Amino acid sequence: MLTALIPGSFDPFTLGHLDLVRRAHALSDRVIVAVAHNPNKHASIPFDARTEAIRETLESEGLAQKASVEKLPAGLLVDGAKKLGATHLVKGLRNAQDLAYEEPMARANMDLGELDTLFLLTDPALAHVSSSLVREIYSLGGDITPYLPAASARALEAAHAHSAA
Ligand code: COD
Repeated sequence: MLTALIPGSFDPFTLGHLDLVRRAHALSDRVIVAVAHNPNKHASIPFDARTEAIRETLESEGLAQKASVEKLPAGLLVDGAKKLGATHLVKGLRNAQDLAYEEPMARANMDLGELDTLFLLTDPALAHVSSSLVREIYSLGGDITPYLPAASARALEAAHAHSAA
């Protein structure tokens, strides 16, 4: 049984992330979206709200039967992935910089735990989309709806309203 683990901060979960989940879903028996929680790093959306928005999105996209959302255990990614029962990792490649960043990590995950990484080339229409770009557009008052599933946009707006209160 092939269980793909897609790790990320997903702060916020974008349409690029959703495309990656959809395509991993078509290639695997099960997909785990593993959300990193770093208590020492300030996230723009709190962990529980980020996780819940992803869950809602998987549900509304009809992916929830095979795809679940989990907290990524602290420590090495390879150990967390194995704890969650993953057989391989799936990552998205938007450009050559992504490959340069991901390649040593994929090799290290092979060294550390013989865990393979499957790379999927990003849909060109979404290749410029990143969580940091969305956060910047939002902080400057721009429209983020072209980049986010509705539940993620609501989570970002709620987090901002809460922090502004
Ligand atoms: N289209 C398709 N895929 C995309 C898009 C897009 N537009 N945007 C992002 N993605 C992909 C990314 O390439 C990535 O694969 C995934 O979606 C998640 O993206 P982010 O930005 O949410 O995730 P990051 O970069 O913050 O990753 C957090 C991790 C914890 C996964 C990362 O830090 C990691 O892998 N750490 C490894 C820790 C470790 O074990 N180190 C030791 C040996 S490697």
